[in-house]
Amino acid sequence: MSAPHQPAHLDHSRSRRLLERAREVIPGGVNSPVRAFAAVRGDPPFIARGEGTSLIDEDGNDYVDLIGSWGPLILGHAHPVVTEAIIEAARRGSSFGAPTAAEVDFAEALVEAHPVLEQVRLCSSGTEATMHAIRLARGFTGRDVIIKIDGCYHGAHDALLVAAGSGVETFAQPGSPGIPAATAALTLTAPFNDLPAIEKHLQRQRVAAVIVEPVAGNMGCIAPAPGYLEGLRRLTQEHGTLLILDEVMTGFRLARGGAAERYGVDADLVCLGKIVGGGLPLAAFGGRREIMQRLSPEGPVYQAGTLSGNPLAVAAGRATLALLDEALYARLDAIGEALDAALRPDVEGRGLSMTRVGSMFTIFFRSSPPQNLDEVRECDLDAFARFHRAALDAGVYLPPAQFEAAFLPATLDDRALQRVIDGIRAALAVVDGAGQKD
Ligand code: KE4
Repeated sequence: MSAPHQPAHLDHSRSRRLLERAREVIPGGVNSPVRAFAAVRGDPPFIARGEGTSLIDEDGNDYVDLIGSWGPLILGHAHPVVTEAIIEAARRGSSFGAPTAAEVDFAEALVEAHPVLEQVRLCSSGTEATMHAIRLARGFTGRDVIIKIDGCYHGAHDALLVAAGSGVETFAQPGSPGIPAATAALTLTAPFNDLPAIEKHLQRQRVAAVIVEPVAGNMGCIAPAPGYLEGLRRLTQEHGTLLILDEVMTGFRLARGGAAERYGVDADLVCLGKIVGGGLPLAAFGGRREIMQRLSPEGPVYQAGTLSGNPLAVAAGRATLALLDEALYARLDAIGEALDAALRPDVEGRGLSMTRVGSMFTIFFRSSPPQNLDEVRECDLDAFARFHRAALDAGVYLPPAQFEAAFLPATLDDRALQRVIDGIRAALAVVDGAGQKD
C-alpha cells in the first residue's frame, strides 16, 4: 500500500479570527452547538458562500458539501429555481401573519406526497414540529407519558431532550440541565430496534405516543431492523398509543413520501422539516384528520407561530418539492450506490463499518454496523476526529461528529463524487488501524 496521502492543512486564518470575534458575542461562537466542531477538536471554517454542491469558506478553501445544512439542501446550494422563487416572493412582501394561497397549495402538495398526512400544520423548525406533535398526542389521548428512542434526536425542547442523539450525544450530556425532573419523568426511553423494551413500557403504563426517527440519523445513520417499524405500529395500536414518525430528516430525503413510503409503514402523526423548507425556516406536523382537528382553532390543543407558513419559506419549499420527482430519487440512489461500491471495500478492509440508506450514510469507527446507541458509543471517537479533519483537508465537508449522518445532494456530479471518494480514501489512510476497539 502506498504511503498514506497526507492532505495539506488548509489555511483557516480568516475563519480563526472570525471565531475569536464570534466567541465574544455568541456562546461558543456558533448558533447551534454541533457547528462548533467540538467533537472533532477543530475550529469550524466560516462559510462565505455555497455554490451547487460546493461550500467556499472565508479563506477561499472549497469543499464538497456532504452536510447540506444538516439535510435541507438536497438540491445543493443556491439552486437557481429555488433562489428565483424566494426573490419573487420577497418582492411581494416577506410576511403577512395572514393566510395565503401559496400555503394552501403547499399544504395540498405535502398531503399528496406523504402517506400519513390527511391534514398538516406549518411551523418554523423541526423542534417546534415535534414539540407540537407531542402536545397534540397528549391532548388527543388524555395521557401524559411518552416514549422516545435512545439516540434519536427530535429538537431542543424539554420533553424530548432526554437520551437524545445529535449534539446532545456528541457532547455526552444525556438530557440537559434545566429540564425539570418532573418533565423528564414523563419521557420513557428504549433502545432503537428493541421491540420488547417498547412492549414492556406499554404494558406498564398508559402512553400517549411513541416518537421515532424511522431511519435514525442522529446517532449516525442506522436503518430499522426488519419488522421494527411494523412492530411499533402494531404495539402502539394494541395499547391506544399514537405512533409519531419524526421525518424531519428522512422526509423527502428517502422518497417523496419519506421513510413511510420507503418502508410502507403507517403512523398517526408525522413531523417534517429540513428539505420541506428548501433551506429556509419551515417545518410541519400532521396526520390523521380526527387528530389534527383537535388543534386550535378547531379544537382545544393550542399551537401557534408568528412566522408559521412564512411566504418566503413556503416559496422555497414549493420550488424544492416541485423538483423532487422520480428521476431525482433514482439519481440520488444511484449516487449513493456508486459511493457505497467505491468506499465500502476500503472502509471494511480497515476494520471499520459503513451504513447507508439511500443518500444518507455514516462511516462508523467500529468493525460492525451498530444497531443502536450503545453500539455507536463503542466507536473510536478519537480516530473519527482525525478522519474528519483529514477529510476536511482533502476538501470533503462531513458532519463533525460520529453521531451524525452525511447527506448526498442529488446534484452531485461525477467529478465531485470522485473528489469525495478520493478525499475519504485519503482520510481513511491517515487514520489506518482505527476501529479495532470492538
Ligand atoms: P430543528 O429544530 O433543528 O430544525 O430540527 C430538530 C430535529 C428534529 N428531528 C430530527 C430527526 C432532526 O434531525 C432534527 C435536527 N437535526 C440536527 C442535525 N442532527 C440539526 C443540526 C443542529 O442541531 O444544528
